Amino acid sequence: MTEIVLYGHPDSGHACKVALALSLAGLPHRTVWVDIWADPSTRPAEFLAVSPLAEVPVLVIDGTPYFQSGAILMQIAERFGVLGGDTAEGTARGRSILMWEANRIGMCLPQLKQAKVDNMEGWDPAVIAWLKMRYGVDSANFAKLLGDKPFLHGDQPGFGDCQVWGYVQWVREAGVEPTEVMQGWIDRMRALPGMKTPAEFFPN
Ligand SMILES: N[C@@H](CCC(=O)N[C@@H](CS)C(=O)NCC(=O)O)C(=O)O
Repeated sequence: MTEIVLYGHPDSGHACKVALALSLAGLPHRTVWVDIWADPSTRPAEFLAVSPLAEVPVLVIDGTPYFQSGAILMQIAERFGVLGGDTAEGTARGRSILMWEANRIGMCLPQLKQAKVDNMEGWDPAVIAWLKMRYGVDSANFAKLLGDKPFLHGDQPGFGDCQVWGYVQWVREAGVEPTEVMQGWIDRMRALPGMKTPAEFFPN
C-alpha cells in the first residue's frame, strides 16, 4: 500500500490546500505538524531532510518528497487520477486555475492576512492599498472563472478548487470581503464531506 506523509501547519493555507485534496480524494495518509513560527534550523531533522526550503507543505509518497503546494496538487491529481486528474480536460483546467491562483489571489490574500496578524506594523499603507486593489480585480475574476458552475472544476470540486481554498478560506481574516459569488463557493466548499478546519487537518 502507498505510504503518504504530509508535513504542514494549520496556519499555512499552502499546507491546508494539500490536506484538503487528500481528504476529498479519500487518500489515507499521516500528517506531521511542523512549527512554521520556529527558527527553521530547529525543525525536526526528518522534515529538514525532505524540505529543501524548510517550508511546508511537503508531501512524501513512498519515500519520495514533493514540495510547492501547486506541484503537490498536480502530483496527487495525476498520480491517483483524482480531483480532475482523471481526464485531460480536468487536468488542464486544474493547471490553469493553479497558475492563476499562484500569480493572483494567492499573491494578495496571504500578505493581507499576515499584515492583520502584525497589526499593520512594518507594513507600508501604500502596499496594503495595492494588495487590496489587486484583490478587487482577483475577486471579480474569480466570478468569471466560476461562471455558472458550483465549483471551479464544474459540477464537482477539483484540485484547482483546493488550490484556491488555501487562502480564500481566510478572506475575512485578510481584512477584505468576499463577493456574493465567492461566498456561495465558500459555503459549498465548507459543506463538502471531506472538509475540515485547519486545526483538524493538522492536529499538534
Ligand atoms: N510557494 C510555496 C509557499 C510555501 C510557504 O510559504 N510555506 C510557509 C507557510 S505558508 C512556511 O513554511 N513558512 C516557514 C518558513 O519559511 O520558515 C508553496 O506553495 O508551497
